[in-house]
Amino acid sequence: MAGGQGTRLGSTAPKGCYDIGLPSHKSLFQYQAERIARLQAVAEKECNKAAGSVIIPWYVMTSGPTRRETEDYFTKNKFFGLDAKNVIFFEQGTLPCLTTEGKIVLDSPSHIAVAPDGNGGLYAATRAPLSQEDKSHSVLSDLKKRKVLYVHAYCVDNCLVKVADPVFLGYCINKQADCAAKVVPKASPSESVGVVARRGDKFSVVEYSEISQEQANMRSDNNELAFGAANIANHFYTTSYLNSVESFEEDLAFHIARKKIPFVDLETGEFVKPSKPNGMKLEMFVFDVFPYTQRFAVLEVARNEEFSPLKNAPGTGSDDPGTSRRDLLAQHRRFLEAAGARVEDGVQIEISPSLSYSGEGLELVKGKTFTKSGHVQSLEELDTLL
Ligand code: UD2
Repeated sequence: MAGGQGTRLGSTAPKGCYDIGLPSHKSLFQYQAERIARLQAVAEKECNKAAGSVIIPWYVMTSGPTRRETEDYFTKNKFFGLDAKNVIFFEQGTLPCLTTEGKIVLDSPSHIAVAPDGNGGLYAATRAPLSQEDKSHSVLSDLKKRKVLYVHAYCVDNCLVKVADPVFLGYCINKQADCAAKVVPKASPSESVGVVARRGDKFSVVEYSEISQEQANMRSDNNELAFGAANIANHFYTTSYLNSVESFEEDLAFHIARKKIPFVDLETGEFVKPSKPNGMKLEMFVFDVFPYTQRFAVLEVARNEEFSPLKNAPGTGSDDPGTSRRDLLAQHRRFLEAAGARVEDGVQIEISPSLSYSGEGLELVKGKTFTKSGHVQSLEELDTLL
């Protein structure tokens, strides 16, 4: 899910292109591409398959404002070593912007003001034609053609995301789930994350913008947050469940976000950029399909291993490029220490996903002490940091 416009981040480029300032200066997209490549190689090795025979197709959802720049970025970077035919771009839809009275806003005398339809636009977008030439070719038809049974969907801005995580997929397949959410313990009542909750007998996620203060602060007998399973925009679906969404999509509600919406004043013909929220943007949320099945699974994971979202501009102090960089490098230090190495204080080693997806394959560092910082793509390069 890479259609968000990163307004809070203060960057005009698509978020996946963002450089969080690692020694390698790799972007979020590059990390995700290299994790896919590494996982393909690990799967081939585990299953004794020929090199290049395991393919994890990557479907990148963009929105109008992020589409062109995202595709150009991948082309310019030669898809980071992935085969371009296994990286499929698709575009979410838009919804009209409304005034606070619910009237449609015009941003020119002849054009309705629209905005991306939220990450819940994913479902309709998976049915939309992928190209003008072949109207029948969609994400869903592509999944069918490739005989893909399970899909992992994630938020582009999480530098720790385990793309196509075999542990998560295996857990959900084992539970025979139709869909699932990865969660971490919520950090505080006010953290800007949705929480897994039952609405009546239905499973759902209640977004931070829609939970009441009282519910957010509620605690269980053990004094933990009653609503403490924080949604990290990291989901599992069976392809068949994705295909079923169309049958109940009409029931899905829009969520309202009160925003500043530029408009044309029809009296004066003047284009107005409001200084405070003057209207409503409608959005669909990706997790709104969970209540339509009882076969919903939840997997709690460790925050420091799996969740460090990039939401805010540099220097904010939380969910910003600095915390993303800090958390990724801390994880790589843990990879080396778990493999039996010692890393001197102050030494920062960045381990390319091409060397290790989740800390595996580092046995040779056992007993070694690393004294120099750097970014490594291979075990040989690691030895230069001793
Ligand atoms: C999202 C989750 C929230 C929590 C938080 C964690 C939803 C609805 N909310 O909140 O529960 O997990 O992330 O960081 O998922 N996106 C699109 N198209 C859109 C809007 C968003 O693709 O029209 C993508 C966006 O690029 C990002 C993801 O969806 O990858 C989440 O969007 P966000 O960062 O605006 O969501 P946030 O942080 O409000």
